[in-house]
Amino acid sequence: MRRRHVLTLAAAGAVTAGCSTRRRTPSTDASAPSASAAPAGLAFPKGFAWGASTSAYQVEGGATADGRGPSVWDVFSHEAGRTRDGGTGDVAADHYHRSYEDLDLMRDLGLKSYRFSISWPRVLPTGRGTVNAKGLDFYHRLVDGLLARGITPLVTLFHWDTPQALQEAGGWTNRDCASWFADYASMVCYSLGDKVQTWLTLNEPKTVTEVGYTAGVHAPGVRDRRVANVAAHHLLLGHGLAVQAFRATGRKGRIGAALNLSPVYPADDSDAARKQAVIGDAEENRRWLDPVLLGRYPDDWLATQPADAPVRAAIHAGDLAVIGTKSDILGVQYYNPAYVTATGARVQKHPTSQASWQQLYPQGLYDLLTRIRRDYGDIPLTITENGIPSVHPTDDEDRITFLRDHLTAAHRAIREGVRLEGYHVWSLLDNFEWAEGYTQRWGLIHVDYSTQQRHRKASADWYQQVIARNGI
Ligand code: IFM
Repeated sequence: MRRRHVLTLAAAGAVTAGCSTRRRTPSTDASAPSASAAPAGLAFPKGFAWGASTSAYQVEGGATADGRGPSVWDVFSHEAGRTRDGGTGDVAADHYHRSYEDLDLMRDLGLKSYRFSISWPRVLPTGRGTVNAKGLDFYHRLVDGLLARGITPLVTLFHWDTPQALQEAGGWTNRDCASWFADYASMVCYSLGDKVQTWLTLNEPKTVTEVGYTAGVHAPGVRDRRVANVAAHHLLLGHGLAVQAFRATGRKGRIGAALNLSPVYPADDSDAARKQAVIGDAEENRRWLDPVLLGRYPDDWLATQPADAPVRAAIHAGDLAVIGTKSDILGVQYYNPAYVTATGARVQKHPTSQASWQQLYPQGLYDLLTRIRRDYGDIPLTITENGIPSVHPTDDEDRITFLRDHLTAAHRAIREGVRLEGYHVWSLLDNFEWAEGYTQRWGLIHVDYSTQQRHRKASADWYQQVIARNGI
């Protein structure tokens, strides 16, 4: 299987050599520049899922439309001082009312895959109980619209918008939240399951844990590392229960988690820095990958939890078997590496994007993908997020450079046998960037928030050509 993958790549590579970013159609005629006159192109495997991502709260708006209930983000973003510009997701990119326009934009880009999330409180306004049929219909129409345009839906079940009613019952610190999530997953997967082939359970549980429950900078604004680790365990338990609930629906398809992962490097050559990098790796990567893919927490991560840490009591017998229920796919989100000093401090080694946390290091994507295969086996992977914010409204050459460099790294990993089946740019549209409000623009498509007009950026034109050529 892997061999065939590599052979396809080699064959495809021969016909796309010599493409440049500004040409509109692949050059296959005899007068096309030869490989010696232009850098060789990199062709991706046949059927590669070129995509783009969004999430419900960041683009939909329609916060109270058609019976949607509030989420933790509705409450949090309305509190003074929580977002940089006072922004909320009330309107965002108004995708709830403009999905047909956005579907046409996706079709024009040539997208093969669209990764979006379901708003839990739109379909279950209080998180459980009665289904809001109008909310669920929106996703049926969206999926139908995608399929009609030849775009495959890739659906995330949880992208941070916990229903506020469940937060009032403890949210993810309440073990029951894992079961509420599985019930919701079961309902959605059954309802849309004749049209959707691939599901993602949780988006970035690490960010929820670290930014939502430890730093308190995201909803629900909790600042307690011990509580955060309990919430993290319940999120993972929710993932495992949702995988089981999906299988119990009898619907065909695949399911897995979408994890943000960062290769962790020692900041210098000292043994102490190397040791600290291993500890950092446990926190950044293995405490998420090991439970989901191996059904256990890493010993060295568990050893960092004191005997009286609440997470120890939160882990019940049998939980890890549930969490480790076989996944069919892993969503990989890569934005940045981490560098750790001999004292365990994090340092910056590369320039950042406008997002100060995002060191730019494309090689990290190659390191990450090949490491997952080496340590966790041959599970199919899809990149569910990768991108940068750009300060240039539409002439975003910096984004083109970023995408090209990361795709080159991904291609190298594929050549070496990694089963990478897709790539989703974060993001399709400019959108609500959580605590940063509307101060960062991550989209391929510019959104004028005063008129809701959409304009393609240079990166969208470039990506369209990449998709058309199936390569860079
Ligand atoms: O906008 C976020 C997204 O919701 C989750 N991953 C990172 C993106 C950029 O910060």
